[in-house]
Amino acid sequence: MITTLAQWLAGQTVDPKLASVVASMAAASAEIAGILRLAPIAGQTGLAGHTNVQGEAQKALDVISNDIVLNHIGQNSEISILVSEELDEAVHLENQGQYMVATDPLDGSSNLDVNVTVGTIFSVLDASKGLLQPGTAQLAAGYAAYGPATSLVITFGAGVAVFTLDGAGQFVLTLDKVAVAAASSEYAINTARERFWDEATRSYVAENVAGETGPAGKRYNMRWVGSMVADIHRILMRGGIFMYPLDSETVSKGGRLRLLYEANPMAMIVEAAGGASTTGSEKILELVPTGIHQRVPVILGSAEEVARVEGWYAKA
Ligand code: AHM
Ligand code: MG
Repeated sequence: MITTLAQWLAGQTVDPKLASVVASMAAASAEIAGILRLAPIAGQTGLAGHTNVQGEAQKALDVISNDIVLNHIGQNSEISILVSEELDEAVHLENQGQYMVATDPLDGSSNLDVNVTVGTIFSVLDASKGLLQPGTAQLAAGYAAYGPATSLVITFGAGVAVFTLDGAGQFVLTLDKVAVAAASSEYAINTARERFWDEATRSYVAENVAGETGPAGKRYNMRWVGSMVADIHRILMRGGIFMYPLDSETVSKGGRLRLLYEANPMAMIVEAAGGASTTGSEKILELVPTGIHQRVPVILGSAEEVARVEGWYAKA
């Protein structure tokens, strides 16, 4: 017997209004998946200012995705605020709903033109508590990964469930109670940035590269999709660590990835699945944001690997 997302949501011990917010993001994701699947035929590329074969100006797919999210969210009276990577300011909707959504509607869009997995990431918070809440205040988090299959991953804090989009546009439960392996021998970091790395990152990666001949005592493999959603989904499914640490080039901005709609929801999901997350020296989920588009260092995944990185930061 299959379990649809709607059936699964109805069985959760959460406020049905909160469940409806997640359902709205799921509906937006299903629509985005449909657009992405046919985008090359429609002449839509990831690039802004592109003109299609009919000579019509095309909106970039991340703008289209943002419009889709805005449309679905605007139709849900439980949501009053939207924070999006695509919008400079928070949008205060006409609805007086209790919830706020922070989202990156289309993450990893540089991968679009090569048909590599991209995703939508979202976080749900209590709108009455203001825009700048720590990740511990998140009520739900999720992402959609648009890959060979469209996967939707959801947590309300306890447990993580994975749904797959079927041919009729419905999400079906395909994995419940996901657990991130505590140990792993796979790491994800953009190694082209090595010259900017700090000592802790350098030391951790050097141990992994040394493999069974070094102190780690086992051989490692490296994977970097360059789409956070794809890299995190791999880690959720088979363990590993994802790192976008603070480095000498990103230090002035605070990091590369965004706290509200990239780091926090992913940290909540990974921790709900038994993994760990850190900036290196602080807990991502405890950071009090100073701005809606704030950037932070992100290190998350298998608990033992994250602990090794934290060990190097503690020595620094
Ligand atoms: P984006 O929000 O502009 O798409 O940037 C975020 C992406 C993440 O998905 C990915 O982990 C990272 O940027 C890749 O960075 P890099 O270009 O250094 O490989
Ligand atoms: Mg992004």
